[in-house]
Amino acid sequence: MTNCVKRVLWVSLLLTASAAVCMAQAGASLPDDRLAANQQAANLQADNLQARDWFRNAKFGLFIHWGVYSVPAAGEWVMEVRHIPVSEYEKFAPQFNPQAFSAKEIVSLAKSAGMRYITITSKHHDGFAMFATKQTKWNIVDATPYARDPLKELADECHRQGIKLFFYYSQLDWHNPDYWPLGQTGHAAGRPEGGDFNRYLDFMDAQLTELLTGYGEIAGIWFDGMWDKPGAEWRLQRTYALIHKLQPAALVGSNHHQKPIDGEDFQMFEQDLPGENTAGFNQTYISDLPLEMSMTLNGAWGYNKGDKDFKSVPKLIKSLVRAAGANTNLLLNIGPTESGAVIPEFSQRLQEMGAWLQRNGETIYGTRAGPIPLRPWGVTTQKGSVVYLHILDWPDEYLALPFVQGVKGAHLYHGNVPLKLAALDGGLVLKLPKESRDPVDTIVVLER
Ligand code: H79
Repeated sequence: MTNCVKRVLWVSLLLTASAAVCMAQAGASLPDDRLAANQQAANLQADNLQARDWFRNAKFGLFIHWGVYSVPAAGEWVMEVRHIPVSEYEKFAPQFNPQAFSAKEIVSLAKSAGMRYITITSKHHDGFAMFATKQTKWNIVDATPYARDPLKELADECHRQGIKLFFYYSQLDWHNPDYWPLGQTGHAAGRPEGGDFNRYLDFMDAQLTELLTGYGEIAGIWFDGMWDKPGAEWRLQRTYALIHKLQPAALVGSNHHQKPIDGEDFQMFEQDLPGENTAGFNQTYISDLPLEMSMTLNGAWGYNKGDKDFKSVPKLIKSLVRAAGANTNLLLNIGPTESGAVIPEFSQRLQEMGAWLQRNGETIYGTRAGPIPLRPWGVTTQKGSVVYLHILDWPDEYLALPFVQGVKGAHLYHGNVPLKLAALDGGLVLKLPKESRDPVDTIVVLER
């Protein structure tokens, strides 16, 4: 290097350094609060978008409905369905002593099922907090002989085992007298006529603050119950901003059965795939946000000892695959008992799903909906240029497909067995010999 060149480099380094100092000084002259706000907005963007991406890739989560309603063991709506007044319902709390609860076992179960996250009820419509809240005595630490905080144990275990944790939070509250005026439900709870709804919302924000500051990193808040009073002033923007301020990457979603509202990070559907409406209250609008479908394993969310109508493993796997083919995560529910145990009908099915995912997870995790939309025979998923056909329900040897751009051939995912694929009048015909078909899901790779 000549001396002249060295001098030029040196000068330009100096210039760059002084420009940086100038810029820093200019920055410092911005009002502190504006700088902080800009920085916060930027972090929210980056951390939140990264969390959304993680969510889209995760595909499978465990929903846990667990509360004092596990004592009567007739589902989480028992208070409403049986018209039980608050004074009577409160008597379940002294009977709630879930000594068999093991955070370690539940997190291990979710992991062995191939689930990437857990969403648990921190408070359901009965208002009972499953955590150590200071906002009301109506909580598992103060009102039960158990006197422990299972959500803290679960959060710690999730962090230890590397699985994400969401908190379900019911905005509807049949217990808090400030949830007033009543909406469509809670009329048999025998509560005082009157209350201050803004004070209720302060209470809710205070509980959410506890959940987002006392339990380490939380993947998101899953709201439910707003549908009870759709026209009320819920102060959503204030609550959503509070959540994002406390944990910018926490994903906010709400089961309000409406189009997503500003501040929400994912859209959810209950017991239905996006676009379907067998439940009767699912809107058909599908946003660009990450999507999730919650589903019961039998017919109940909270433990219902009379419900033995458990879905079969093939049916559950097909639901997971269909969801993946519709860009949607499956949040599959279990309801632990009043002792905190998970009944074997749940755990066995979850483990079998995990075994299936061990063999086929590559065609599910991290994929996006493939080029052929949901069909009666199945779905397609896609990762990069690889397309997976998931043939879930097709009795014949030949399957007609729409044309897929760039397709050159096809083979079975398992064993690389080549399959015949012929072009026909702008479409495709795939031959599926009987021995290559799997009654649960025949996975075919389209070569491109
Ligand atoms: O937590 C589980 C359920 O307890 C809760 N969401 C799942 C995840 C849930 N509660 N109710 N629903 C779901 C269905 C809501 C039904 C409704 Fe209606 C139909 C709300 C408004 C119309 C019936 C009439 C119930 C309230 C008024």
